Amino acid sequence: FLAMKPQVVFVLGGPGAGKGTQCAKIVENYSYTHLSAGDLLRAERSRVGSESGQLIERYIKEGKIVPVEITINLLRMAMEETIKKDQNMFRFLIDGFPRNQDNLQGWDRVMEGKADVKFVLFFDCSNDVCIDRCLERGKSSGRTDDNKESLEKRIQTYLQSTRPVVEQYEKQGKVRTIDASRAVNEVFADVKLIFDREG
Ligand code: UP5
Ligand code: MG
Repeated sequence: FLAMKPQVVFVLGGPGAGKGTQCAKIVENYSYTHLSAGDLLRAERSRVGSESGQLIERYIKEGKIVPVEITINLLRMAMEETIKKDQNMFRFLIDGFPRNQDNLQGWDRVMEGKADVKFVLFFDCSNDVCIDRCLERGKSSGRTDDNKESLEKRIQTYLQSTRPVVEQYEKQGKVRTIDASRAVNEVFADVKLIFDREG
């Protein structure tokens, strides 16, 4: 990496909690680049010549978490490209990562000392609201995991694997929790309070 050490905010929350929606609003208002791990994986899945396309599709449909070697490479390359283009763009929202212990270890292995994790933005939302939002979106999203079967698995994975990651960061005082079950603008008002203070 170049002059500035990347400053990272991890954005976590259940499927459909509103991570992507809120990240889009953050980048309109603050000097951050939004990197959605899920979006990067979906792009890699569709890339001609990708060696991991089929594996990624299988994992996403099953609501399972892709081996970290794949995800961390995509994240690292996206960060490097962003900074190479503009040295002032060294602040990143990493959306939907780290989701499990494998992700955490992979991050530490590759990024320890090379990037600072400022805090974890946690969008807290009930499973029912999460499911309703994804099913609604599924009518037009074309996502292969916005259906009842995949969603049950995504929620399971979230509860079993991702919540413990949030709890781990909680113990380090790094989690900023936001009630994400409210309307988009109400949620964003709380997000703003956090970014005005420590973004
Ligand atoms: N919506 C948003 N906010 C709303 C609000 N306040 N009120 C009412 N509606 C609201 O929002 C979801 C839907 O809800 C949208 O229609 C939106 O308009 C509406 P969105 O902002 O897209 O929520 P988000 O939390 O981003 O939901 P997403 O479905 O993207 O979350 P997931 O965490 O499930 O999906 P992601 O893309 O991160 O991961 C997908 C899969 O990729 C994973 O299941 C996994 O298989 C794989 N993956 C990995 O393996 N490793 C990774 O590191 C990341 C992903
Ligand atoms: Mg998303």
